[in-house]
Amino acid sequence: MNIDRDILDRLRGANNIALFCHIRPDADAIGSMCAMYLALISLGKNVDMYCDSPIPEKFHKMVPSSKKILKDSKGKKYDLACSLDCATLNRLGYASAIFKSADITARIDHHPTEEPYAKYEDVHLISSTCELVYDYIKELNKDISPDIATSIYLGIAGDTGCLIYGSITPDTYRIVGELASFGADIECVNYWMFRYRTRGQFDLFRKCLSRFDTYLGGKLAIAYVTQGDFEKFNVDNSDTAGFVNTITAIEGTDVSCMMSEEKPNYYVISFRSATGVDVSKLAATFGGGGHPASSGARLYGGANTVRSKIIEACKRVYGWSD
Ligand SMILES: [Mn+2]
Repeated sequence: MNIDRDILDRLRGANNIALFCHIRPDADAIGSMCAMYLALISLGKNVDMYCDSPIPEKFHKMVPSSKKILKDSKGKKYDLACSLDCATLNRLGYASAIFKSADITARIDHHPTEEPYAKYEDVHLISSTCELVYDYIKELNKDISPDIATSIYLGIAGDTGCLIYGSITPDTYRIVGELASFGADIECVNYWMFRYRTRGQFDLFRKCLSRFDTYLGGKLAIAYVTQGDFEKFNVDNSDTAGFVNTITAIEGTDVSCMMSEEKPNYYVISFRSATGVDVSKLAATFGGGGHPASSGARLYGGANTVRSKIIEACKRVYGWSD
């Protein structure tokens, strides 16, 4: 892949570097940031990582360096700020102030966006940011450690649903093969990402499925969880990871939708499609964004109101009817 030579030169030249990923971090956000962190500290640089959200415990099991992610810089200044897997400055949360205060800013990402927010941007529309970060790290440091390899595999596995989505290319498989040869702990990642569940997560999932239904002649599938569920099962929003994938690709369904109540009457919505329907268009009608097969948005309202808004939007965007 053609990586951005300016960003590479800046990463090589800087000594105090801050790395950033988006709020509510997923596997690709954590994987790409921690892999870059490990590669840069192995070159003797001072590097800090920032994320303005709690880091789900399971990431610590797969990538122990994720324990070093900070929330606050306490006024520390950096030569270079580099965001990973983050489409907009807003998605950095309060950490955006630290990002903007650096001498030079850069962004390495795979989300299409209309407005650049860093001085140097390298955006490739590929399956994961980790796939792109791998090429940077190979240039920075030929010796890829097992921890770096595991971290990169985490992001690739996360954003490809354990290597099952259509976004995968021959390059993705080649990289995963190379990561395995560098000692990536693929079994550990697959276990924590795709098999392990707490009892609370399992009970939440059962509740989510009990509210599952299809609409618009079966083309649209919707399920949801509420704040009340989180309290009842002692879980939080991060425990819904993966739910939307389980309700995708049901016979006759083109768009699946998982609604999760982040605050009272305020839902985070994930949209997915496995049949080529572009769900980024649907997310865009609500001011959200993402990829054709995977996108998201946020909506105010109770569960019934939010669900109605989604159904109406599908009618408008795709021309579907009841
Ligand atoms: Mn990603």
